[in-house]
Amino acid sequence: MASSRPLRSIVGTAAISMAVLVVVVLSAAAAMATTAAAGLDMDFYGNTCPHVEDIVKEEMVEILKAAPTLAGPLLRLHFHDCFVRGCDASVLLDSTPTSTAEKDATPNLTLRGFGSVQRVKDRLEKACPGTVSCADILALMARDAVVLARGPSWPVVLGRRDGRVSVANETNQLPPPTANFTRLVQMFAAKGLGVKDLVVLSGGHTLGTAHCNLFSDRLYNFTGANNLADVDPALDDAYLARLRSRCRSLADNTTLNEMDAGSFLSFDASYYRLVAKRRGLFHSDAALLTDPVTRAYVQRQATGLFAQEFFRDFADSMVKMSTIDVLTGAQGEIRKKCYLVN
Ligand code: HEM
Ligand SMILES: *[C@@H]1O[C@H](CO)[C@@H](O)[C@H](O)[C@H]1NC(C)=O
Ligand SMILES: *[C@@H]1O[C@H](CO)[C@@H](O)[C@H](O)[C@H]1NC(C)=O
Ligand SMILES: *[C@@H]1O[C@H](CO)[C@@H](O)[C@H](O)[C@H]1NC(C)=O
Ligand SMILES: *[C@@H]1O[C@H](CO)[C@@H](O)[C@H](O)[C@H]1NC(C)=O
Ligand SMILES: CC(=O)N[C@H]1CO[C@H](CO)[C@@H](O)[C@@H]1O
Repeated sequence: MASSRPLRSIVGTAAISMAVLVVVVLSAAAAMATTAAAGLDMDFYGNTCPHVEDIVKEEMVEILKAAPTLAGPLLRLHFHDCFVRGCDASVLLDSTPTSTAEKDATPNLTLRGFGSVQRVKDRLEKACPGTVSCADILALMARDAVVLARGPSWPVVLGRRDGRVSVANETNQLPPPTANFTRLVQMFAAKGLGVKDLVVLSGGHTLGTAHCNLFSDRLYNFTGANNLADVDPALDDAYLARLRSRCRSLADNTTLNEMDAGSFLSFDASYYRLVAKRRGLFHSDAALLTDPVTRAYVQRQATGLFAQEFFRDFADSMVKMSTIDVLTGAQGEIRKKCYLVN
């Protein structure tokens, strides 16, 4: 049978395999070139902690089984880590008598998930003492949180080292929820991220919840007049009414709201459907409609027909974000406890 197969088709198959091989080799080389520059490596713990990814994954399954709402906070922790001093786990350090840490600055008042990170760290310290950095753990946990919420996966290069410094006022490098488009672009650019990364990574708001006081200016005090007519005109009327019924006053800092209302535990493209309907929760979400490039992306994803494209884009942008200003080689240290320098 095989001998009756026309030669042309065999040659054709060989040519295709060659082409595929060349593409694979080229992209592997490209991946190595970028990661070599950062000093990170997919197989960094290959000899020293070969099961690191399995261990993190196993723990993440348990953590999210017990507390499914932690997927969002664990993704957000990695974002906050990477935007301040690079992905060096500085976000995890406690304040000391002489220095107030990032953790205790306003944008971090709402961070959650610290206990889960330490739980994973403790398990890894048993398996491979003094080996795996807290910064790498955060990067892996964020990836697994998204995967377990039925989102995309991406390769996490490893070898980040932990920083020894955490400074509260440096959290001013994190974009505030009140930021307009210009400001968002500036703040992302300062971290080497572009407009596409901005619109794609904002899609992280498909997971999780937000406290009323982080957007209630849009409901009650948008221009500072502080009366019931002082609302953000970029907010849909029906949504405004609904948010007001949940967030009763400007001062409410306890009530939580699903950011991607209706599917806040699953990673999907429905965030963009809400934003397109002027139902983004923050001013920063609504701001994506004020620029033609990001508006086009929001509207394309709002159709629901291109979710796989969003998944690929999100994976690509996370790969970029998770290597911002990393410490490698002899820099920093491998912390024993994620909340304390050694
Ligand atoms: C574009 C600029 C961004 C702004 C202004 C912003 C702002 C915020 C704010 C104010 C909250 C609410 C926190 C709370 O009340 O508990 C929040 C939550 C969240 N953010 Fe962002 N964010 C931005 C980008 C990102 C990025 C890049 C990611 C990840 C890729 C992300 C992931 C999340 C997640 C998952 C939550 C929910 C956390 C939870 O459930 O506790 N955000 N964000
Ligand atoms: C943060 O505070 C330190 C000292 O407390 C100061 O030297 C530094 O300029 C401040 N940085 C910013 C960005 O405000
Ligand atoms: C955007 O916000 C910045 C301050 O964060 C402000 O200086 C600027 O005027 C604002 N731009 C627009 C177009 O409103
Ligand atoms: C309303 O907004 C203005 C301007 O942003 C601010 O100064 C004022 O404190 C706000 N009012 C309340 C009650 O928070
Ligand atoms: C919430 O507001 C109350 C009263 O205004 C304040 O005492 C408390 O510290 C605030 N909590 C947080 C987490 O900001
Ligand atoms: C999670 C966390 O560490 N939150 C801290 C944020 O900062 C306040 C003080 O400003 C602390 O009380 C919280 O414990």
